[in-house]
Amino acid sequence: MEKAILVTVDLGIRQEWAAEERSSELRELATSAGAKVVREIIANVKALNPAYFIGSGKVEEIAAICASEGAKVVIFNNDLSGTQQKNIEEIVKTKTIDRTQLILDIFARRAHSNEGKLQVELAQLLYMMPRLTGKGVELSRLGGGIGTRGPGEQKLEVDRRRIRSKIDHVRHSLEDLRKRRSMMRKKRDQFSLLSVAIIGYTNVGKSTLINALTDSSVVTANKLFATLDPTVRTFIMPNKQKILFVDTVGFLNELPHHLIEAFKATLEEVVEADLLLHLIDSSHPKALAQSDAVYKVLEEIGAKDKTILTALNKIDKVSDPVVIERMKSHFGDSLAISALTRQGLDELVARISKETSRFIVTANFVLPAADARTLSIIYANGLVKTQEYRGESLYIEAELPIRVKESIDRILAQ
Ligand SMILES: Nc1nc2c(ncn2[C@@H]2O[C@H](COP(=O)(O)OP(=O)(O)OP(=O)(O)O)[C@@H](O)[C@H]2O)c(=O)[nH]1
Ligand SMILES: [Mg+2]
Repeated sequence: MEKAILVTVDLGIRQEWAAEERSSELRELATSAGAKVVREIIANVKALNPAYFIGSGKVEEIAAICASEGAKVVIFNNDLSGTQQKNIEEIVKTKTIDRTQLILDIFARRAHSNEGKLQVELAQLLYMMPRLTGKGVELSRLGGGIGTRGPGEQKLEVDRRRIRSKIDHVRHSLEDLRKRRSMMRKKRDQFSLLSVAIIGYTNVGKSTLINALTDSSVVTANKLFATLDPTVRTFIMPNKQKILFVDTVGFLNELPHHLIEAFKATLEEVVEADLLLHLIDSSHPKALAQSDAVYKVLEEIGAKDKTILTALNKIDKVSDPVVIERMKSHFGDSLAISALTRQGLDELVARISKETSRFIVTANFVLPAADARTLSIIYANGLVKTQEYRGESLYIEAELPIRVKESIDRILAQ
């Protein structure tokens, strides 16, 4: 494991996340990237320094700590410019990266699908682009380890022009994938089940919940950003209606903007869902601030006006009932659950069922008796109540999503 030193700047301004809290989240990120944090430094500075970010004196102190701890990487909790990064590295004589690079590194490790890999590559290229001024950053970090998994490493002759054309190329490939996906979604939406996207801050238990509800085995881990690619699972509600649960990438406070841009396609799953289930880790000291961060991302991706159901997870870890009561009153209409012990899951399912029932109608169709295709669409997407052949026609009554009913009406009218 790579030994890491973390540096968080405290400018002495009151912020929603105090320096210690930001440092503690950076520690979780670094640990998720496989580092062993040997020291967390909070640097109290009055003003930021354009050349060294925190002033060269402070950097000298860090250099000494680095040497005594044998650290292999220094991770700054803020974005550094190319010049700052290079200047700091010269003094500390140790690889120095910033928070965004660390997050990009975690994403690069977790990306498995073709689309996920392209999305990460795009975010990395966008991050690099403005840092290519002059001699700026050394892109060919051959040492390996955290913060070195860049798209630049194999393509050493990196210059602006090459990066720009690479960006164009990746954007193009992503656009192709996005089109294909949107076509698939259109097809799917026309005749498809209602979908509930489970959203929330990273590590709140989204994948654990989808597993508990649908008996599946999405990877869960006490790590930030364990899930990157959206996973869809079918679920049969007590009233026999089928719905889809979508598990997707977690959110983070100050998620690098490039990542949001690059992950647009993945985040579309959230935008397109019928209902959002916002999961909160009620045992986390920053639960409320995490929830605020989630709402910020929702706003950025244009999903904040969707119907959102809030569930307070991990209540098995909270011993003081007052904490839960306080959160319940803060979030208004919310449910307390534990995805781990399954406490409260029946109530949650009942609520989801109630919320989604708004999108479901009872419809009566008269199909030509030989129309097996439409019949199978009805069976796949709805709940058939009665079915009766009268002569050459099939009379059928079914409960199904409104948009499926409308699509079938259109087919039958043709
Ligand atoms: N005690 C307790 N732990 C839980 C509960 N739900 C999830 N966890 C734990 O929380 C950690 C994160 O769970 P995940 O399901 O991977 O979280 P996630 O929201 O999918 O995280 P990302 O995919 O990284 O965004 C794991 O160690 C889970 O075992 C719960 O209700 N109670
Ligand atoms: Mg997950």
